[in-house]
Amino acid sequence: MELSNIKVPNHVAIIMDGNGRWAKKRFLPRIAGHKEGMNTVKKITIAASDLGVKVLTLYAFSTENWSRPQSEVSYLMGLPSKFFDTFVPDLIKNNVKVVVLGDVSQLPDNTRIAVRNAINDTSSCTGMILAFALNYGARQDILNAVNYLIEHHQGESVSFQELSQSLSTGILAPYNDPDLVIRTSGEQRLSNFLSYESAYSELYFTDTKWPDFTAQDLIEAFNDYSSRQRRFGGITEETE
Ligand code: V0D
Repeated sequence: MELSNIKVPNHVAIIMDGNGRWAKKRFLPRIAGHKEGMNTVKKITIAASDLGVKVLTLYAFSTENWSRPQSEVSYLMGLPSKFFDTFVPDLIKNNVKVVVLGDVSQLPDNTRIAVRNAINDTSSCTGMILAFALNYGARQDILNAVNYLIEHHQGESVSFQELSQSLSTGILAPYNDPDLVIRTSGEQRLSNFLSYESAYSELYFTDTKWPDFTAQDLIEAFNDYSSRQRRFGGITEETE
């Protein structure tokens, strides 16, 4: 595999799909897939940081996921505290800063506290930003930004810069927009994930289920990304 010409995207966003299917294939309960998926989050976080990624955004829980069986939702809500109990020292060692996108106020107390602790414990890290989209939906996020802007602009028009900065991804500046969006496990949709920010993103789909996704698979996605010509609607010397 070609490694020398690899272009590492600054902002990588991942829809971590296929945890349930991974478990089903092994005759395991869905939560076993989520647990293994959490271990994949740890491996891919370190791999992305080592490769020089600036922002890694992970879609952990959508505003639609509340409709899953209550037992599954409550297991998922325990994952952030499991994650941080075992992983915060590694995050700090790797200089990774945790942030969250989405409405954390609706999460159970213990989940909110775990998330808040992780954000606080890593707040002085200056390396890669690890952004968890938690109870996040792109349309909701855009609506929140619109309402915020209406309140603060009193009839004045708004610029793209101000709109970008008012989305929850404003905290990722200057890397608000993902360069590459990866979705695992075969589906080829964005599913209400960063739809405004991914207007010009390269999209990469793989059949690999999230618990099986490895650092090598991440490099393969980066190689594919490197081979594409990004034009942002314009033309380049090569395509002209
Ligand atoms: C399950 C695969 C880490 C996707 C990965 C609450 C579904 C493992 C977190 C996490 C989940 C979230 C916030 C945070 C720290 C860690 C996580 C959820 C699900 C939903 F600050 N993995 N993970 N959160 N899964």
